[in-house]
Amino acid sequence: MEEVLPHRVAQLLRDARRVVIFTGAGISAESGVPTFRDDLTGLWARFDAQQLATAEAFHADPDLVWGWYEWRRARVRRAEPNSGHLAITTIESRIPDSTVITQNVDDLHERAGTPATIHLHGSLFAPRCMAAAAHPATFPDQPDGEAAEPHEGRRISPPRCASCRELVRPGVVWFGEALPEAALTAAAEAATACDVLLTVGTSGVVYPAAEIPRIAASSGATVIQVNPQPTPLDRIAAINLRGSAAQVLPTLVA
Ligand code: BV8
Repeated sequence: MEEVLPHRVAQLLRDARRVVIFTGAGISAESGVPTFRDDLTGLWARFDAQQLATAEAFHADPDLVWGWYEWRRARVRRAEPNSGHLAITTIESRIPDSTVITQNVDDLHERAGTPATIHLHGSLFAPRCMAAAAHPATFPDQPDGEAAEPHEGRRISPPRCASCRELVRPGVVWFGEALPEAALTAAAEAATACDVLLTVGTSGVVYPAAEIPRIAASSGATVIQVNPQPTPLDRIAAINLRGSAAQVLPTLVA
């Protein structure tokens, strides 16, 4: 594979009419937010994220799963968007018809200034009632205002819905659950219509989200991948930039 120079990719982006930026956990890694592939650390080390991110795990042990999500939410609240998130907002400012689609449940794209992020897998900041999504569900008031970083592995009882007393759950899409239809439809439409799709920091193995770059490629878009490691998306990417988001993305908007 020829070494493609970032300035050539930058030109591709400048010439693009419609750009989709598709991100995974890797875009937040340099903000200190662990990826899914990272081995869970500390007291979480004995668990597998893919096992914890399920309705079964929550039913079996709500305090453990809610504690894991509260630990992750506190980590995100203490994190800052990195230069990769900020470079994406520069791309958006230069190309009006650009769409950010993320698999992440953090709010770092929003905090970097991306105006409307499509969240395929929900958000850490949108708790909801197990029984009825329409019931108002909020995080319990933190005694100290800020979400103190619960120590790793701490079990925390989820709050109960004020309307029906059912358990409140994290507002994320668990394995085995359907993605929000409107988000998935909007993402697929953007991928079909774009002429460049930039995929950043995803292992590209979880479906149906992983279809998005493939839809773009099969619709004739140029797919550019930013990832320090090879992934199954290498095969459909016209250009593979081997590097980290915070290092590579700023060179594409210099
Ligand atoms: C569905 C939210 C059907 C939660 C996530 C059995 C039953 C049902 C379904 C299935 C089944 N078996 C398989 C499936 C399908 C399943 C699936 O795809 N499984 C895989 C494992 C094979 N999919 C589902 O279950 C989906 N639902 O199919 O429902 C259905 C339909 C109708 C009605 C009912 C049911 C739901 C999947 C969504 C799961 N939720 N997240 C939470 O966050 O807790 S998935 C989660 O993992 C992420 O959101 C992401 O999508 C996925 C992978 O994570 P990545 O973002 O890619 O990150 P990862 O850690 O994997 O990799 C990081 C990458 O970054 C690496 O490549 C690394 O090299 C790179 N990197 C690291 N550092 C940097 C970097 N890159 C750049 N810069 C750096 N600094």
